[in-house]
Amino acid sequence: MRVPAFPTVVRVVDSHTEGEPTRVVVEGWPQPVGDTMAARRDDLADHWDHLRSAVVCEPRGHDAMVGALLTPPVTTGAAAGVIFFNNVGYLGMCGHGTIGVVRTLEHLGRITAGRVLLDTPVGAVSAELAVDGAVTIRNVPSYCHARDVAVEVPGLGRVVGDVAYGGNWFFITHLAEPAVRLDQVDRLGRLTRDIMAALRGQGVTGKDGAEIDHVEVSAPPVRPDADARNFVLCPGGAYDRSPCGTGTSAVMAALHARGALAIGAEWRQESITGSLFTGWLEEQGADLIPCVRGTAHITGETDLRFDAADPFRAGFTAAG
Ligand code: PYC
Repeated sequence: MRVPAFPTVVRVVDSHTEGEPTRVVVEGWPQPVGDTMAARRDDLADHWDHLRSAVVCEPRGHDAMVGALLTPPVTTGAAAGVIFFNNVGYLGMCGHGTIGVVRTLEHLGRITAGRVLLDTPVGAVSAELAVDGAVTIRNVPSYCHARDVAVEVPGLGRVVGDVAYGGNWFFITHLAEPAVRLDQVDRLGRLTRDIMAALRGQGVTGKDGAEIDHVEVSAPPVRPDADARNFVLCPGGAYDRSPCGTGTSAVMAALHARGALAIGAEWRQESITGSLFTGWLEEQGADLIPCVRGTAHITGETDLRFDAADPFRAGFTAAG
């Protein structure tokens, strides 16, 4: 059996964006090859997937951790390329992660306040870093793919929701109960996993058969300055502690498709932890571009070590 290659040390900068962690790999991880970010993501998955789990999974990370590998850019004028990953695989885009990456680049002295362009596997994303540290991302084009899609969920019955794209694929629904509160995360996790299984079992997909890998429960807000509160189930079974940048984008696209959110109108999305993203939609030709603003804070800088004798050096997760 081929023994996977490990660097001795991988240097990371940790942050959280409105409660959701991002671990940016800044040194030590061999660069994936490819002329596009999608090709680099595929090379990473084919040759370095053990580093993905080693960096974000236990015992060095945990299931809610989102990783971001910095690469050289592929677009003229971009500051960096970014490949996002989690405990089970790779994300096309990641809104909270992009905000974390921007604050990390600032922390490293690689950028200052102003506009920054980042390449991701689903396209270039621009962001604006304000002097107070807030970051506004201009996401990839987003849209509502299908409205009022019904799935039969064992134990729950008929669940209706919208299928929308915001850089990742979402099924957005409302549940009569439980309430979207932190003391209900276990139940919300079970129910949304059942909804995800029903979507897969009943062949409900995004455009061109794309897998829906996030389920978002939308509920009335708790904060007086918010429009709605959400619970977002991520692909690896963890829930998003932030309001989810791609989820906020998908919700805004779905609301717009219903005539419930005008271009330029603010949408304040609260998370289950009570944190907030402020978003709005812009038009670019025929495309709908979601903008999402939030704040990230640096929480640590670490040298992760991979001792050859460590039986858990490739990490582990119960998420499979
Ligand atoms: O902020 O887009 C996001 C996100 C996706 C998964 C976790 N966070």
